[in-house]
Amino acid sequence: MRAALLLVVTVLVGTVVSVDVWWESAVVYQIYPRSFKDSNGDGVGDLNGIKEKLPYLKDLGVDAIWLSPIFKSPMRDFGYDITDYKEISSEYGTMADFDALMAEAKRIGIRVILDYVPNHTSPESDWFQRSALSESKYKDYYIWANGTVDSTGARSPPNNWVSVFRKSAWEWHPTRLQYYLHQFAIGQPDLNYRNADVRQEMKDVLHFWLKKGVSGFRMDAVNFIYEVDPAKFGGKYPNEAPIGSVATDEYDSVNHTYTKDLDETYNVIFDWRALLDEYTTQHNENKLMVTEAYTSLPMMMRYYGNATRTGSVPFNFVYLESINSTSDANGLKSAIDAWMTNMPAGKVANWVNGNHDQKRMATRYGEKRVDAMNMLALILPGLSFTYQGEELGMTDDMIPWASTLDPQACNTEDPLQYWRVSRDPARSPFHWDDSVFAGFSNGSSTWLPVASNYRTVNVAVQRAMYKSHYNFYKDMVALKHGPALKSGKLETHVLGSNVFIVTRLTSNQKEGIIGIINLSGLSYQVDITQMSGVTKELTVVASGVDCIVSKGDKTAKSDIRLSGYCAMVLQNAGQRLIYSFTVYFAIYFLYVNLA
Ligand SMILES: *[C@@H]1O[C@H](CO)[C@@H](O)[C@H](O)[C@H]1NC(C)=O
Ligand SMILES: *[C@@H]1O[C@H](CO)[C@@H](O)[C@H](O)[C@H]1NC(C)=O
Ligand SMILES: *[C@@H]1O[C@H](CO)[C@@H](O)[C@H](O)[C@H]1NC(C)=O
Ligand SMILES: *[C@@H]1O[C@H](CO)[C@@H](O)[C@H](O)[C@H]1NC(C)=O
Ligand SMILES: *[C@@H]1O[C@H](CO)[C@@H](O)[C@H](O)[C@H]1NC(C)=O
Ligand SMILES: *[C@@H]1O[C@H](CO)[C@@H](O)[C@H](O)[C@H]1NC(C)=O
Ligand SMILES: CC(=O)N[C@H]1CO[C@H](CO)[C@@H](O)[C@@H]1O
Repeated sequence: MRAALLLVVTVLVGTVVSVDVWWESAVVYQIYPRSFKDSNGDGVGDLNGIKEKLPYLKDLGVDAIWLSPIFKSPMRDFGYDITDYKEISSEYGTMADFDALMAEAKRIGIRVILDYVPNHTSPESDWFQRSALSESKYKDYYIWANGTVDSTGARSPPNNWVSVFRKSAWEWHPTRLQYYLHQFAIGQPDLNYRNADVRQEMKDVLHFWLKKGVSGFRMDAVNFIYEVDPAKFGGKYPNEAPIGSVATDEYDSVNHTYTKDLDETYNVIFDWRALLDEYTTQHNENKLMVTEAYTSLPMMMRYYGNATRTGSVPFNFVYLESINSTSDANGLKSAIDAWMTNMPAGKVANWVNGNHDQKRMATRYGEKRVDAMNMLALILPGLSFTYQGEELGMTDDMIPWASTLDPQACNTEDPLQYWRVSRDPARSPFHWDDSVFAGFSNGSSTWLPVASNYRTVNVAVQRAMYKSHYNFYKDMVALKHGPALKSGKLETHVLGSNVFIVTRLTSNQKEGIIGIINLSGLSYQVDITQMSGVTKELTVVASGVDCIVSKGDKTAKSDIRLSGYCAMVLQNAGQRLIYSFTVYFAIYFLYVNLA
């Protein structure tokens, strides 16, 4: 009876405790589906291509893949302009292909995260078409406003709001005879979140994909969801304050107090988090929710939630934006500390080196820092995000004006300056091998040109090398799944301006991990004798391409040979305790026998 009761209690407790918050120390790999793998030779990546490459991702060791948008779209902004949130873009495949990808990912143990683009739809969406016709249910699904007409009859937009892609954020609609708001491209009308039906529709989208078994969402540009309530301004949308020093058409020419970071945003985010939590028990996994908001640090931290509402994980763009190719050890430390000290207690940190909107990591930080930056993203506690190609140190190549497709670049209308804002180079096809089109496609052309260094920077070449960015990355991922990087205490140390050390020590000393980076090109000897919790002898467990030591080498705490640009990871020696036990036992044995 008692045993039975105990069993029941154990099972119950076990069930409650076993819900897997898998993402607390996970590696999430961002796939840009257009450029990952083309399975049908049309020059555009697709879902079957991703499915074909799942074994690569499994071997790399990542826990989850986040797919940039795969939904039906006219692709004016390459999928961030959605026509139907519940349909797959025909360029990428069918719903059956998606289901097959999900099934295979589940079978081999890789979770799937989808991109959720809540701020706007494509003007081709059914909602927008109906809204333009003022159909009663849909009339207020978008932000519509009258413009002004001057004495000459010339029409101008309702106010001075500027699009992120430059110029007025308002576009005249010839049927509705009103302007609609688009904070991004003209082909991206903003949804009106003050409309309860819109909020419900967007929740239905989350339910739809959760029922298909996805493990969470990356939520796009959430800080743009709300605009100021015109009811507070006599039914009009007020001008934003001009910032005199910036040219009129530029996004930064006005202060976005009425279109960005509004308080209402947080409630929607918390409501979505609660919706995801409805699936925790049923799917026996806690869903990941990560939000994209390029904003100030305090505004980012608010996304984590508070005592009454659970929030999301805000992407760590403070880290991404404050580090550059000349940052020294102090610069790295302060970028890390900024997040760790401002993050609310008990929350999960995250580390972002790049994404489809940024220059590639190797280009931004310098090719010599690829191992260092991959090491940091993976050795620090919490979630690590990898944008496809970072594991190889892929770089940005020049893409000529004639081949440029990114609306952000095309909108400059400037064949000399477009490259400053073009996101195309970071979106070029992934390099699988040194064959035509880098093994990305067997067709006759690719949607964006393949970068010219693909013959030397590719998966096949780096896999075959004893030391490569790929092999170092893979070793780091394996370490991340070990006890020290899951729960070891984080400490960072600056040795001079060029040497940066991260320790993750646990109560079980032999698990302790020490990461060391030399940011300069000169080689040098490091002595960390004074560091407590680090054993006298250490084993190299990951070694970057510029290190003279290799995996498996032993090194003394007092004499670590760090070559220029080397990023290496050491583990505390484990044998000491066993040795002392053996010696103790031998002495005891002798003593007992002699006595
Ligand atoms: C490209 O690969 C696909 C899928 O394997 C195949 O069906 C197609 O025939 C190939 N095309 C060419 C031009 O080799
Ligand atoms: C917009 O213009 C239309 C037509 O002139 C007018 O009926 C309507 O009241 C105006 N709406 C607002 C909010 O001013
Ligand atoms: C924008 O407005 C906010 C709130 O009024 C103010 O704190 C901030 O300094 C302004 N920024 C600029 C660049 O003028
Ligand atoms: C938490 O955030 C919500 C939504 O912004 C807010 O309504 C609530 O007052 C906050 N609670 C606390 C304890 O700060
Ligand atoms: C690079 O980052 C460091 C801080 O890490 C900063 O001091 C420096 O000004 C930055 N340099 C550039 C060119 O932005
Ligand atoms: C790495 O860079 C420093 C700075 O130049 C150089 O002096 C040193 O020799 C190298 N350091 C280490 C620790 O390897
Ligand atoms: C809020 C949002 O969806 N942000 C996205 C808004 O749209 C632009 C254009 O697609 C994207 O670039 C943003 O990421």
